[in-house]
Amino acid sequence: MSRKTRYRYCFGPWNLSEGQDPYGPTTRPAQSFDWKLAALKKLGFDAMMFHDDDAVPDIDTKSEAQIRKEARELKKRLDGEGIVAEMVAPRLWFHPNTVDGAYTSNDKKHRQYAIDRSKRTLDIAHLLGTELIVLWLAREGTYIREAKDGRRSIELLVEALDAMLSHNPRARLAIEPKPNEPMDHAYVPTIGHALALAHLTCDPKRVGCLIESAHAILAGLDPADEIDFACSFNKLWSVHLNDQNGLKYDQDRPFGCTNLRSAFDQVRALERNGYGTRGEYICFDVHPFRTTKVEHWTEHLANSRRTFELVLEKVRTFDEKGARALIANRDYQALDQRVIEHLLGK
Ligand code: GLO
Ligand code: MG
Repeated sequence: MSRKTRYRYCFGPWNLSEGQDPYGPTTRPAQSFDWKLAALKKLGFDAMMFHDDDAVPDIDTKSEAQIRKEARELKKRLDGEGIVAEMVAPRLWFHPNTVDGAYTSNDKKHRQYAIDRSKRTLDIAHLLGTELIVLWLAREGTYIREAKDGRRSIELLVEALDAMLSHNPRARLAIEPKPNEPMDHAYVPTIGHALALAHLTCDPKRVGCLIESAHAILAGLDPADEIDFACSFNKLWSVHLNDQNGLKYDQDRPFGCTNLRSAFDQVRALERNGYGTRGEYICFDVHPFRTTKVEHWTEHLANSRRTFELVLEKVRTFDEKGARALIANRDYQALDQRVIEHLLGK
């Protein structure tokens, strides 16, 4: 177990969201990118994650040259602030061309749009000093099973991944699985699916994954087991730590707020796998509650980090030797209680 990892923290501009939900409008006024970057600095975070159009707004209306110019300007800006760009993700779920999915759309022109836009994302990432691309395959799935050919969809996903891998031979693609929402069923719902898909591509070494706690829970899986599984393949290149109360809409709650024991198990799994020692960041994909007032707008991020650090302390002070003795005696009853009491400070 690596005991001395100094974790570095990250979030994205979308994590300072305005409170809109399907049933009502925003509850906080929109803020500029500058305001969000200043908030990130003030909170003492190290890095920011980006969608392609967080980095270059209105990306679809701009020329390649303009996109590159703006990416270079942003890089200068980030350097000036001492902030790293952790990754860039193509936002393939807003544009009309992605209504029926992006890489797996039934319309060839729309599939091409998705690939072209993804290549731009890779270019932006490179200019921002990162080769890590996150692929949350938001609309790659179906609302009704008969609408798409599942086997063909996998071929199309592989074609898209191959196009990206060839576009930049240094790019690394981290697939962020999620089983549902916005789709009824997504084609890549779990880490197992993501890593299996990697093996169909032209360069499996450069296709890995990102685990989001809430997405694993929505798939009925334990996020800590997903972490151990991905790390067994050396494929955990980023995490979106957060929390989720049961099987409902994706809640993106503060890390540890619903299930502290699961938070403990996730941090323990990260620690035992040396996560963070190869340049990986602890990213929080969390949102403020809709009720959050403007003056409390960044607290879900500060709280997630604080909880992570407090849970880390619990992981590092857990009596591992005592636990091993209980395991050797198959006394899981006592082990169970020991974990509970440790978390309760006894
Ligand atoms: C939604 C995802 C989303 C992604 C982000 C980066 O459920 O978690 O927030 O992480 O768009 O691609
Ligand atoms: Mg996420």
